[in-house]
Amino acid sequence: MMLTEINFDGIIGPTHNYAGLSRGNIASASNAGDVSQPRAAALQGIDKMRHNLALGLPQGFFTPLDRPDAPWLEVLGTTLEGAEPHLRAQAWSASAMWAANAATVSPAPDSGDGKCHLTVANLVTMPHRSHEWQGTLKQLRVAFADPAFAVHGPVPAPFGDEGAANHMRLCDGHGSAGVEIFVYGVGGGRYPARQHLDASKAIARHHRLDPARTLFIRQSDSAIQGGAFHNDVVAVANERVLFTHETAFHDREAAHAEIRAAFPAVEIVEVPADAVSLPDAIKSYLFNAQLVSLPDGGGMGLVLPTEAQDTASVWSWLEAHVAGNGPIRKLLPVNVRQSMANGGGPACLRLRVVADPARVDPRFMADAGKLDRISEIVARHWPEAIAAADLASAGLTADVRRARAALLEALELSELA
Ligand code: SUG
Repeated sequence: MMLTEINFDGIIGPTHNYAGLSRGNIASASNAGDVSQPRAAALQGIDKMRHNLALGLPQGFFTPLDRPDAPWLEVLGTTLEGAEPHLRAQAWSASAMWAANAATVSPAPDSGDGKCHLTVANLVTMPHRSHEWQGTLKQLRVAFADPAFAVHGPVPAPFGDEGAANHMRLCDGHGSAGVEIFVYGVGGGRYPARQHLDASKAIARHHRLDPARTLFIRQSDSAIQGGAFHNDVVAVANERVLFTHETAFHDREAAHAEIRAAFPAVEIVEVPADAVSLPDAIKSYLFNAQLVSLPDGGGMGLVLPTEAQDTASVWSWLEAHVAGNGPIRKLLPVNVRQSMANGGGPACLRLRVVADPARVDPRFMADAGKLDRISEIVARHWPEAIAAADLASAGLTADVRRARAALLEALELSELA
């Protein structure tokens, strides 16, 4: 069995728009009402996948969900035509593109039963995301139908769960047993804490994790209130490296000590707040990067948004780190600006699954040719622009439905329709 890390990116759906739906997500709030560019957005996402494939990294994808979600509005006693504007926008959201929030994944070596466990995230805190899990679960059950996987339904409300965005794993190599770190928030502030401790604990139990190799660490209130609505906005881990901002955890010293005790080989690369302020870290999405192990002993690369290059404090810290022989050997900027404008960086767009690629339904695995075919469909069918008023258009509704159907047909995934 060849276990390797596969990144599954959410293909950005044809309904991508800026409705300012996510309280506590600064980019989403500040771009509310802007005209979006779904076609350019999806092509940027596909280019990121091409970029990572070219690095020699295995790549998969998930398809967009059926939006606008008329059945959800029906449960609320309304329709696409009749819905109040805020509900209509919640029905239209393409937020399933941020695959880091699709599920929490525990690779087989960490689990008592030797299976790779996935729990679909309930995303209950944000109304527009609370109706993602049904479509996502359906897709996970197809992609990971092999008995090497165990796919679980959501943790029940009201325990908020936002999936892998609040989960990190330290290990010697992806295929060896690791330490899993669940980061949760405590509510009470102006902005919501989306990940609840009880949800994280339920997932750890379902995934049959060894308590000695499972940590629950509290995210700092200042990070949440400063706009880090998920832990992956202020920290990311890969193999032995934890790359984190000084303000990420509630009790920094205790958190670092717990992590070192559970995984003594850890290398904590911490960015001090006096080198990069929390607002700069959030604006640039420095930590919402894919920290990846490059093949053939190439060390680690950081696939990060071009916004990081544009933020002087961030870029100079990174250049000094690389020059100083830190564990990050390569800086690899990618342009995902359309997603970034809704608070979704390179790491938000992907779900990491450590598995044998041969056990994954091949229809969800990418290669250069398939990405070309997906691009052609996007170029032909995705709307070029969506303004707020367009969400009431029956013509646009028909167009985006046709667009998704064309993609599913080309990928032989019409069963997801
Ligand atoms: O949940 N944005 C998403 C961004 C998710 C980022 N994911 C990770 N950090 N892993 C969110 O806040 C904006 C939608 C809008 O405003 O229309 C949105 O849902």
